[in-house]
Amino acid sequence: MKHKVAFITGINGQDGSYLAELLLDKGYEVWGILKRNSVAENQTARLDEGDVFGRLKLAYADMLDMSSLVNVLQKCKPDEIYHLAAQSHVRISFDQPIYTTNVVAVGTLNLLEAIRLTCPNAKMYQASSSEMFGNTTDADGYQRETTQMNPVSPYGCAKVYGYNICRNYRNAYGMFISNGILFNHESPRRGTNFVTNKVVKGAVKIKLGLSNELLLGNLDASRDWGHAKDYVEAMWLILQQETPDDFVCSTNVSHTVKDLVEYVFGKLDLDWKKYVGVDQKYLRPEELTDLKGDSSKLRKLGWKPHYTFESMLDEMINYWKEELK
Ligand code: NAP
Ligand code: G4F
Repeated sequence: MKHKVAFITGINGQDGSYLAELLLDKGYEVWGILKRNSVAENQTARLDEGDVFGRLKLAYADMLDMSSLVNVLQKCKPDEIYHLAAQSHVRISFDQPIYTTNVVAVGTLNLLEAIRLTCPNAKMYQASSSEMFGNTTDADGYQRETTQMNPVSPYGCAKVYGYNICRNYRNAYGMFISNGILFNHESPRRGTNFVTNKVVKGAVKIKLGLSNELLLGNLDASRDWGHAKDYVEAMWLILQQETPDDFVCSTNVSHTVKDLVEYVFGKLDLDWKKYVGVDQKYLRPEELTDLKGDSSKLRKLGWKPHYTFESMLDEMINYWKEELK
């Protein structure tokens, strides 16, 4: 039987690297695009970590360069497309609003047009985000597929455009395009300027005597944090359905940044109050204070998370202990 072909944008990102491993394990031929970096190793760092680099078909392309997307799609003729590339840091999207919008919003449109012209029958997964909801919740305090979207960052606004233009192409052209509305998900491969990995790495450094302070932003914000490995399973499952649709993916449990700090420092037998301070530069001009998802619709397809908040952080702590010792 012919193996399926998958194409991943953002393959060297946290999610892209885990997804590539998952799809290779399932027997897919996996293609991905790399964004050029002057340090060549940075382009494939996470693919080297998972030891899959040699099993992938990689090409240089950029979400801002539609011709590069057309070129690679013509070569790989994908059955499934996972669109994960983004400038994905919310606070940095306030520093670089136009770049973020170009990559996240216009970049998605570039990909849709490239698919429509070269492989309109391929299935596409769009990496939508809980950041799209902003501070709106339903009356029960949860966010779900039907919750109104009121984004509070340039990144969130651009993701709403991506979500809507995907639905538009689905309805207008009958293309198979599904949105996964994913809540925060983390892992040892998370960028160390996102709060979970920043806290874990910072606390382990303090434990090892390599640092004596950790400066953060808003400690009262809460997030629904899951593990990236569980969430890439959801991406795959969403594309195995007969019809395209939109799904929230979340653990349905939320914790504050302070809970996160207390847990990680506590695990390392450290009193966090002695080391953690607040630096205004990590606050956002407009903050999204609370996220808590309701993933009932996705769970009806058979998905559920395997990691808890605690087991995910334990894995990250062990990773940094090993890495920094
Ligand atoms: P990530 O680690 O930041 O990875 C993003 C990837 O996109 C990187 O490989 C990056 O390349 C690539 N990229 C950035 N700009 C590009 C461009 N102009 N052209 C081509 N590639 C480009 O993000 P992630 O955590 O894996 O998230 C994956 C997707 O899910 C993103 O779209 C994100 O917005 C969305 N999302 C994430 C979460 C979460 O909690 N992680 C939740 C909801 C939605 P380099 O490797 O060269 O930097
Ligand atoms: O880890 P964060 O930077 O993630 P954020 O902003 O929630 O965005 C992530 O999740 C989204 C899904 O909802 C994705 F779409 C997006 O791509 C990204 O993956 O911040 C989490 C919370 C925020 O409330 C932030 O204000 O932690 C707070 N925080 C407190 N101190 C901090 C810090 N965040 C960062 N990055 N750095 C701090 O020092």
